[in-house]
Amino acid sequence: MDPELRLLEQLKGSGKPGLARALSLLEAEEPDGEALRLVECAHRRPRGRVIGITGAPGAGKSTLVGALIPRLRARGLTVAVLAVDPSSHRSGGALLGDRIRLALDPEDEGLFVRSLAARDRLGGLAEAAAGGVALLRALFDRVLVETVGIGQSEREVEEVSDLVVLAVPPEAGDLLQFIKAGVLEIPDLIAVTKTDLGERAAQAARALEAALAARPDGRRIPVHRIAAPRGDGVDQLVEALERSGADLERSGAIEARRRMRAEAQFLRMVREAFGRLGVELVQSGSIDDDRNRSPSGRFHHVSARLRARLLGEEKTPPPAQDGRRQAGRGEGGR
Ligand SMILES: Nc1nc2c(ncn2[C@@H]2O[C@H](COP(=O)(O)OP(=O)(O)OP(=O)(O)O)[C@@H](O)[C@H]2O)c(=O)[nH]1
Ligand SMILES: [Mg+2]
Repeated sequence: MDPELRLLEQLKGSGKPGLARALSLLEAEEPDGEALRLVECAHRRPRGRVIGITGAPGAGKSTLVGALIPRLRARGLTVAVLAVDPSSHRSGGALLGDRIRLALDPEDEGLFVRSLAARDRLGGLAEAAAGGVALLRALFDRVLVETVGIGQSEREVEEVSDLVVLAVPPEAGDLLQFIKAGVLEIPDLIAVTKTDLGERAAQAARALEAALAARPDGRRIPVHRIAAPRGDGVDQLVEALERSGADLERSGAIEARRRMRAEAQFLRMVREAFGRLGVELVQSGSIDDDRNRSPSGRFHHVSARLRARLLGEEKTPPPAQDGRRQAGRGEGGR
């Protein structure tokens, strides 16, 4: 058997504990070599689709994820959930509400749920999540990635996703301004949540539709109305997601989208760790780069070289400041 395939088969055979171990190895400060090799194999064998769920804190993302899981499972699809916490300092609370945890069946081998706290590490959230998403995508039919969508983390979730759902609570006022101004990255689908709260949600949905229609790019973004705990609107949302995913695959657009997003993701990791100079060096072609690798594999490959280059070029190395690294983690990178 192809050794790469064997690695993946082994991982699959090791069940949830093995998968959890592999993900932990990836999350380590210096990711384990074998885990990185696994990511490369997985990257070349995407099996499932990645659906990013983003939105403001408390928008109802986890509740939506909890409602999607049984519906996707009922379609015979295996599901993995990766909940990414962009804040480094959250006090270890469960990211997926207890409500959802209760609804999960621990015996279900077709369902895997994992929280990931993106610590302050070289490459940031994108790098921490990227490898994990690649692994999960190789093993599961659908990978749901939940992250709080504020500014950068919203882009980051887009970079690892094939489809993006934006959860919007009824009270999200300034969102309209962002949409009108074209500031907001537009997702594939918007879910106005908590419609059981009445007229406010209906108003929000109508206002969103109007704001979207007025956008100059004219992309048609469906606005779904959901009350996930009651299940209202969730079947239609699943249907729309499945249809969009199938369309993307049929037309081949998914490949182009993945390539483009992987490139953006790689460059973001470089920028976060090494700033604009790092990006310039990579783009100038003067740093040995391996485009066949996954974004995180590529990042690991170039970051060793960038460090050597950037540090090596210093005539007199700056004194180490209170144990901080000299390269990478530049304060200007964030
Ligand atoms: N009434 C009502 N409440 C909802 C609905 N969906 C979610 N909620 C409530 O809104 C709160 C936030 O829901 P979550 O699903 O945890 O939201 P989240 O976006 O995952 O939150 P963070 O992960 O903390 O950003 C919880 O108290 C939910 O019970 C809904 O459809 N109707
Ligand atoms: Mg949540």
